[in-house]
Amino acid sequence: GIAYNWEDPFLIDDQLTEDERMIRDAARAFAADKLAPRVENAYLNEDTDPEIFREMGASGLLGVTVPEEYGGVGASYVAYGLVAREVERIDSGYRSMMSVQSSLVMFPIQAYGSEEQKMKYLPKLASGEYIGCFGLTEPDAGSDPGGMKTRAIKTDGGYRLVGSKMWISNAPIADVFVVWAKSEAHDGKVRGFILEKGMKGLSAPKIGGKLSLRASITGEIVMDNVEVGEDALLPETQGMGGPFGCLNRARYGISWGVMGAAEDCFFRARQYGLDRKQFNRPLAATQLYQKKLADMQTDIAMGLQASLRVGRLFDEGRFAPEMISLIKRNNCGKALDIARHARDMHGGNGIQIEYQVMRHAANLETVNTYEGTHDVHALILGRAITGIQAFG
Ligand code: TGC
Ligand code: FAD
Repeated sequence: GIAYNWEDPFLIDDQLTEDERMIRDAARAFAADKLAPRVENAYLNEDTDPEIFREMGASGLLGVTVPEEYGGVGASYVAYGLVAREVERIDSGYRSMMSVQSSLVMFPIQAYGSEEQKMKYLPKLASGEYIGCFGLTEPDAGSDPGGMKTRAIKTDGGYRLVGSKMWISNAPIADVFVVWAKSEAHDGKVRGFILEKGMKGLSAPKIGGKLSLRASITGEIVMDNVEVGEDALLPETQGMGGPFGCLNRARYGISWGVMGAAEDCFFRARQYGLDRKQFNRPLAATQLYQKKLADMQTDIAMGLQASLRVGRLFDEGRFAPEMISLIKRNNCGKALDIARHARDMHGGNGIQIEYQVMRHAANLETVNTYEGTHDVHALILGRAITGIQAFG
């Protein structure tokens, strides 16, 4: 046997390649240097510094899986997951900024775009010079995005877009908008369009009043007859498979990311329990405290191992979307649970910003909801298990 490593019970580190470990370490250093010092003020003041995109770009954290010829890193999906875990160790909002840019903006341009679109947008998105957002959800179409009302109406040289999107990460500071609309010229099928800041009729007002994910700015996208050319259409995708292809990547990354937030809560709860004495002994000397730590560690170890397995299958081209639903749902639910317990274990201090755990718990409420709610992923799995669709 070997000595048990409580910080890495299943020796995940051993299962990574040299390159993956290097990318992971670079992301960890970036997160500690650039993100950790900012997060408390960003969260308290609901202040998203757009400079973070440039800094992430300079450190190679945007478009990790995008080929190098387009400015990406050309690394594995496992490497992308490891970056998400390190960034979300600091804050789920920072990971959101990164994953929207990488999986929801760069990926569709890379996978469904023309060569001109790739050359025009990808290098600047990779460097963070451009900030991207992804508009799928609408005020009346959340879990059921196929019910969207946004329309693309054919014009002489292109399309006119009419509609609005809701709850869009990065939108108020975005330069590039990947939006999904039903196109009358394509039998009402959903098509993707690339819009740019400053287009006539396009606006992206901020949504205020969020009690979760406050370090990541969220907005609407209003399209009041936005005229675009044929060159704004993503040529290589039709139907809901387009946006879902992007969501597969983002959801997979989230499954790693939330384990980073959960690890931060677990490590903090452990240290707090060792330091804090009540009834003349450390809290960590009590059976209840130890049981909570054991439960946290178990869920984190299983969650990370599952994400690594799905990441390897992803890199081999052998993943099924349901695998991603399984890990997105499980890891988000467990992380939320872990963060709530960590908050409780910190007593009164647990509600203070400087102890970090309540910020994680509040953030994870969003992460458990976006990219398919916990229950919607249960229904996706339920359909695969029974052959019966329960949501439609
Ligand atoms: P359904 O009938 O199942 O499928 C319609 C078409 O889509 C295809 N498809 C997929 N393709 C690839 N990957 C997947 N995961 C796919 N799921 C479905 C399917 O094959 C079919 O293709 P075709 O060619 O036969 O038409 O779809 P449905 O409309 O009944 O959908 C049901 C359901 C519940 C699965 C789906 O609507 C769903 O997943 N809802 C959740 C919505 C969601 O996740 N929204 C996310 C918005 S983006 C976001 O939250 C970003 S936050 C990011 C951040 O800040 O980090
Ligand atoms: P609803 O779909 O109205 O769901 C409400 C409740 O009903 C949930 O509990 C749900 O599980 C349940 N429910 C729904 N349908 C069923 C059913 N058939 N059976 C049983 N229960 C059901 N979207 C984007 O497109 N781009 C973004 O960048 C983006 N960023 C976001 C950032 C934040 C901070 C937030 C909060 C959301 C973001 N979203 C984004 C939107 C997100 O994806 C949606 O909020 C999510 O898909 C849920 O949709 P909804 O809010 O309309 O909830």
